[in-house]
Amino acid sequence: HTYTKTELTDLIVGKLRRNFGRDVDEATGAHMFKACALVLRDIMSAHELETEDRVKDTHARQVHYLSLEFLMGRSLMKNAYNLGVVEPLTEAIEGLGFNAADLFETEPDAGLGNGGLGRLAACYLDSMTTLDIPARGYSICYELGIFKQKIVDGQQVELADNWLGLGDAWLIPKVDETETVHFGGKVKEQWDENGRHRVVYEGGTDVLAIPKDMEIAGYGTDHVNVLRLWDAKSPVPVDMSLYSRGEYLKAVEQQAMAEVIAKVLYPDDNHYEGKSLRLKQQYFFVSATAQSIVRKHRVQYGTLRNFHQKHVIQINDTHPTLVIPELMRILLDEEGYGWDEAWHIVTHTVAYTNHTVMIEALERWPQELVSTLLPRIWEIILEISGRWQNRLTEAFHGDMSKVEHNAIVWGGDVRMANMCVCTCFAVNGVSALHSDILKKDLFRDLYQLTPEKFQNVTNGIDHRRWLSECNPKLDALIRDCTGGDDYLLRPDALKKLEQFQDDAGVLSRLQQIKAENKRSFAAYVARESGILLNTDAIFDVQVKRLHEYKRQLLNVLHIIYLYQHIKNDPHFQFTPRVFLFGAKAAPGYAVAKQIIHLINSLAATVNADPACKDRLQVVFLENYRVSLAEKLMPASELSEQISTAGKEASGTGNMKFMMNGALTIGTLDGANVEMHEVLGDENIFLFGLKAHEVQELRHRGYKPYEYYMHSGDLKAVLDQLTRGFDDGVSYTDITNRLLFGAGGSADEYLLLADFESYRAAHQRAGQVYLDQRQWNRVSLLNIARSGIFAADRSIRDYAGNIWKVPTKEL
Ligand code: DL6
Repeated sequence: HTYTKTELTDLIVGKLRRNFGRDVDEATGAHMFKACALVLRDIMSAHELETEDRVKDTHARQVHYLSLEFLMGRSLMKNAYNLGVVEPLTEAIEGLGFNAADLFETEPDAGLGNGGLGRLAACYLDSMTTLDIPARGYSICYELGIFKQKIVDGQQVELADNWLGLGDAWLIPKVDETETVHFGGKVKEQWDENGRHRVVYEGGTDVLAIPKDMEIAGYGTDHVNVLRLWDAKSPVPVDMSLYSRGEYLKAVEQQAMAEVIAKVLYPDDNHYEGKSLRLKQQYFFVSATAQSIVRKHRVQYGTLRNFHQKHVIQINDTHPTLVIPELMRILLDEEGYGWDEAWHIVTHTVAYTNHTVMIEALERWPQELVSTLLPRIWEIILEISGRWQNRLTEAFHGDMSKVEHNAIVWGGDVRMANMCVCTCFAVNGVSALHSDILKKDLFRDLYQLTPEKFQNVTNGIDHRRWLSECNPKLDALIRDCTGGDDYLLRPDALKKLEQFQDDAGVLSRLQQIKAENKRSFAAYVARESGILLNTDAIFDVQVKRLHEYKRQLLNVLHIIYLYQHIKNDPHFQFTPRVFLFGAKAAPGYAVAKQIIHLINSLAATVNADPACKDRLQVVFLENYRVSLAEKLMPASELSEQISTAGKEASGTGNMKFMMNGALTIGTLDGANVEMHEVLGDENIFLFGLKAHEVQELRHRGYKPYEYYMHSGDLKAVLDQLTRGFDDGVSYTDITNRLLFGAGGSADEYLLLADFESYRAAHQRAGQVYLDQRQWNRVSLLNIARSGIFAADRSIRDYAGNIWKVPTKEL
């Protein structure tokens, strides 16, 4: 059934009346948004029930995607798009006297994630559904998502992101599917009258996990999956015995303790913080999830013997690792299985994706914390760890350094990544290079022990959202060139664009589209901030979380270099640029915050200097998020992917830029390597040390001071950092970190070693830009060859190689 404008209008009006007691003329934008969401929800709900029945009837194998983060962004446009009702919905909204574009803009982003890891999970939900895979996502229903960023006096200020006011329009509470999660107390073993062993708890607290389901529509299918977000509630609203004694605050304490679990997303990206509340969040969501999967399985099959045949649990980084001992607990304590059979089921159910090799991001939970908070889980972890250690000792012939390195419990810590590799039937990295590094470095010994577990699945993005939906003009060009919308379900069809690489008409249309997108973005920035972007200059963009390894600072050093040459060298040749930054820094990451301050100090100086007029502009975009990225990608021309080689597991922003026709300046890191493979040297601006050269240089002994001494340019740039800019703030700390190190090693991410090569790559990019026809040709080739970075391809890889579930044939 496809819906007409009239049908949708009637449905919306009905919702306004029944759910909000409003006629259209009394409805606010918020009412209208909610009414539209409810109408689409009804359509999806009907499909969801059919999907569930189908899955049950066919006894299909199901995928459960566990992730502490799903960075969903907005859903109204997305759902309308996937349900094929964008046009009639837009007309219905306008017909009711509302501006549709404004209405779409009122939706808050569901910011339940930090960056790439969470956005990847969101893109994968779309593809799993589009490919008709019976799948569910599971996470926490955070009351507060990733903080909103304000820039005040050049510095980041964090505001609470209270998204649920409108955002909960998409959530369906399923109170009858509530699970109970137990924390703390003491474990007691008992034998019942039949001599059966039982585990009971003395003391501790229960927390209720209440599912709030978000329906996920696929594109071109009636298949609907669900993202299940667990909310936390206390089973006892108030302690009446305390209440009756007048201790009101104490009486509600337990409720507050329970509810704090779902209060806020931890805002650290690629960084582990050993906070006990975070461990509670992890156990809370995996326990509720495991119980709910097991409960449904029992109802359908009456036994758990075939559990691993019917379910695969994919764990997104190590954050959901506790699902391993939790499933063991359920099988042992609640279902009465022996260790070996339980272990067989669990090890054939769970698969692990690693998303980082950054040492500071690897989770090691203090055993103190685990054993007090989760006493039974701790016993099970100890048993897993002991058996594993025996196996390691045997396999490595008593080489204790290897045993120690790969142990699960060691030195008072529980190492989550080792528990994952020990238990999971598959372990994958997220780009070819990253998966290689896992085998050669991070999990070297374990790769030797079980090579068959290790795989690669290169990341991908939802190209319907990140191209077709957010860049309608480019979408129209692609349809015209490739003969329709085939590419939406067959991203490889983008290849057909290659035929037009010398077609002057197509190239000039591509150029025009980029120019129009730049102007729309500039208009948006002007409205939001009053800043006027120079749309004649290259839009050169670095947007991602702020992290030293991502090297926003290298970009800054180069801009300072350009600025100094514009000021001091009347013959300086250079193609005008607007440098755009967008980045949130983890609130506790002082250096990252300092770099944001630096970008703003530099921007203020450059933008106020008449010498830079029409040549150089620097802008920090506040509050970078999914919905801002959707406006920015179509307007971008040069994509900065400049991490130290070996550090960025994959990157996914790089793919979004490429699909929107931006050219990449980047290192051979993460998925850039695979981009280079399909593009060739001519169609990407590569620079810098390769991953193995980084290791060799470190091994030889890296001395950043020598670069400073031998390069006049670098010296001038770093000296300027020390002097600071017009606002009088000095960045001596940063200079010192680069030259001498502070705590850590000097210039840990090799900015100075890569500077000259980066500068030269920028010069090449500027040169090509002067030849617009050549630039457009390269841009077209980037789009044409981006099909392999569609999430549909990644999901087909997971489905075929790891999950062993069928996907829709096209
Ligand atoms: O795989 C998604 C994304 C990659 O594209 C990024 O390169 C990588 O940095 C990110 N990893 C993390 C690790 N988080 N933790 N812990 O966010 O994953």
